Amino acid sequence: ELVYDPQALQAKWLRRWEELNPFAAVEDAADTRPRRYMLDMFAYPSGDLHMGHGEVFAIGDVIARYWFQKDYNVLHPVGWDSFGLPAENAAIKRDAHPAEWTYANIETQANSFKRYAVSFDWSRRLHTSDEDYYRWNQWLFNRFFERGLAYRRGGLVNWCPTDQTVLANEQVVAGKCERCGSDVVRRELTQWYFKITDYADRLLDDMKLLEHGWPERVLTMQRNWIGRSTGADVQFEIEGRDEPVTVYTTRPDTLYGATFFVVAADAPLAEEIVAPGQREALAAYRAEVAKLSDIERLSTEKEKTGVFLGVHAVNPVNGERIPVWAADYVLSDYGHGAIMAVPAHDQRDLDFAVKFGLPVKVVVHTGLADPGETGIATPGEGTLVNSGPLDGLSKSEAIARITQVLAERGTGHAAVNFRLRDWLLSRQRFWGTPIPIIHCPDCGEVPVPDDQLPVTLPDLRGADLKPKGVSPLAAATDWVNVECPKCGGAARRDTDTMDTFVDSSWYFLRYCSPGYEDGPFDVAQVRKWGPIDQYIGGQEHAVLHLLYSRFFIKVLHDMGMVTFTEPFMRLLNQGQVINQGKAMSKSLGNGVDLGKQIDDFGVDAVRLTMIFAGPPEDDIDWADVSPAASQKFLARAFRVMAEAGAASAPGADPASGDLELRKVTHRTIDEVTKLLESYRFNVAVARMMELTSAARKAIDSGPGAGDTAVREAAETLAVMLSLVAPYVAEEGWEKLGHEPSVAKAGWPVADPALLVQESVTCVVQVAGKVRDRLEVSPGISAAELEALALGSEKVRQYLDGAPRKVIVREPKLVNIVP
Ligand code: ANZ
Ligand code: ZN
Repeated sequence: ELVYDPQALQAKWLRRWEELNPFAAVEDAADTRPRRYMLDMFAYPSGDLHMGHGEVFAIGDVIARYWFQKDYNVLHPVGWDSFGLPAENAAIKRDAHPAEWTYANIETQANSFKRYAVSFDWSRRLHTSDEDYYRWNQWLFNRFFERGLAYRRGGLVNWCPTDQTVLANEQVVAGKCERCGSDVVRRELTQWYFKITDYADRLLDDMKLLEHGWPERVLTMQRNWIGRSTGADVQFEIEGRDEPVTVYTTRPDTLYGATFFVVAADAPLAEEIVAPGQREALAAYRAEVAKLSDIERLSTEKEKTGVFLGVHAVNPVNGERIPVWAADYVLSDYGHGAIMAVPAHDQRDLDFAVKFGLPVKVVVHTGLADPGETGIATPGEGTLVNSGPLDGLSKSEAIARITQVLAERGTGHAAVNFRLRDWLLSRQRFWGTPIPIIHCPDCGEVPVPDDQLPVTLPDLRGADLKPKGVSPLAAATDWVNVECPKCGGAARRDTDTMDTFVDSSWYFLRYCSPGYEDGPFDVAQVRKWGPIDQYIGGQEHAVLHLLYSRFFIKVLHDMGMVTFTEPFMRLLNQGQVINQGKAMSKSLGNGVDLGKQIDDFGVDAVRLTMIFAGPPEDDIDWADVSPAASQKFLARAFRVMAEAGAASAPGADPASGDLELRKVTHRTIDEVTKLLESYRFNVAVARMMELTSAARKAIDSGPGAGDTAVREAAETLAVMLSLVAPYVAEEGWEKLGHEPSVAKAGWPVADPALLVQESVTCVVQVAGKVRDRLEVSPGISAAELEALALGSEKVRQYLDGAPRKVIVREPKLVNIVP
């Protein structure tokens, strides 16, 4: 009967928990318990759960279950991020509809989540590909559109030639498609954008609210991604052009050192000002540049290229004529798409000057060797030279002075720029939310009225979904051709779908009122539950999902729909599960299957292994851990609970029990509580193991299984173990004579009287005579003990000023020589 059989426990309790439904959040307004909102980044339904899910949900569940034990009203919902390219690509491969593949995988994952015993409130389950979810994407799109925050424009966009769709800047990683790894190219297309740049300042400034709750690394990545840069706009006359051209510079102090001028090769300005003789050269050059990604263009490694445009610009401070070039290292969509080049103090300008034999003029004396000779630019601090009225000033003084001078003359002013670009949201793919816009030849872009939402996806079963560069929706002519909602004339639906990051930017709000039909969410419910107390997920979302969600919340805040300005107060990035020191991959053949691990060792042992492996932020190398050892420990813990349960009945007063064991139990409660609060879950598990050993010893060679302190230890163990090993904890709890569920048994409270440490007596001598005795902890340090001894009144009577010498033999002796 005392054999620990994980699979039998899983079969038994899975069914019972379905009936008990212990983890439903309580909506009752009369429930005044403190609320906590715990959220794990929702799963993408590609196949069954993998080891990474096993880790993140095990960690998230420790936190959620701890909160349940603390009797908070906990919201811990589950859902699926079920729109997106992988479903569509899988469907094309299998000749199936994306919905079939998606919903079949969701079912598989749902069953796996249940078996994995994650403490979800299943009644709030959502799938972003459901009509009653994505209709609210459309509703929100309409609100953004009304506010000018959703707009359509032409421009060069990132294009994945394999997936045949555009990508947001955030989805291009080192020049490659984030999904498939193909080299991304640039294409001229008219697309929908969200105006996230309007929120750049707030996205940056509000980060101070996250400084204590978010990993510094994520904050830094967001800061760099938003990339606020301060400097000045400066106007240069271009000979032969009426209007001056503005450049953005972070170094207006170097204005006297500008020796040439560069326009982005792909900017319209280059074509406009190019001299007739250089037109052909420019056209050829532009064709080359179109093939490059921004990353390649900005790389300092890349050999500089460019074309002289045959015209000159005039430096506004000294009237000097400088040649105008077109080059790829200047981007058309940053600043003003044109720069003043200062080769002495900017490395890319210097590389360009060296390549094309342009002059180098030092204007800041930095004490370093002449860049014109070394080929190394000197961007650092120094004193201004060769700069007329700026000579002798420091860099920052010169920046302030010249900015003021430019402003007075009306040829420039202080300026701020952001690296952040607007969020390109249209996708030329099928499996996503249709953009609710109708294009009318007379009325232009007309949003589908709210009461006609959702615009549902046409079925397209059996249609060719292969990416062709135009959305497959365009082929559904019955669906595409509609009447204009404004004038009733013939019009066409927009055939693009939304980036799936739209879906994930607000799903956590929908969980607060999942069936709500009057809006994306019930404002009152979100006020109650939001913002999220703890979010947990992978660090790959540092700038995508986490930035977009922050943007959405700010817009919703401005619309008066949410009261907070940040969605996630605390963020935990779990490490990765790797194997043999490397990320798991098919090609390496080092993949570990979560389902197989569970079959072999049981859910409890797998979860415990994930938690015990190390701090939650660290990677877990599966080759270094032992689910078999976890299973052995759980068997030991199970026997302690079962033996205690068989030998005594619940409700006995533990005060009569073995004092030594009671002290261990209460010290464990005290420490584990602190460890959980500080997210040191692995150490908390180590403490549970120690408690198990102490209880075992008390049973075998102490007062025996029937002692009330053994029961107290076993009950404590069951409650604590419920956070990491829910099945064995539940079974142990039942064996101890309690009703399920142990998950809500209540967190134990340490009795302070039992926390008092052992003490030893320390003798304090003055001039060889015993003058005091102190009760101190055995682990006291020499410094602490010395301070204690010198502070004793009894000792001080025999001292006249500072002693000559103090000899400390901690913890038992202090000898003072007066
Ligand atoms: C002159 C200069 C002198 C500059 C110097 C730097 C050092 P961040 O910090 O990223 O904002 N720049 C401006 N617009 C650009 C564009 N569209 N594409 C590529 N480069 C551009 O960098 C701003 C600096 O990058 C600007 O300051 C400009 O070069 C360049 F000693 O102007 B600087
Ligand atoms: Zn119309």
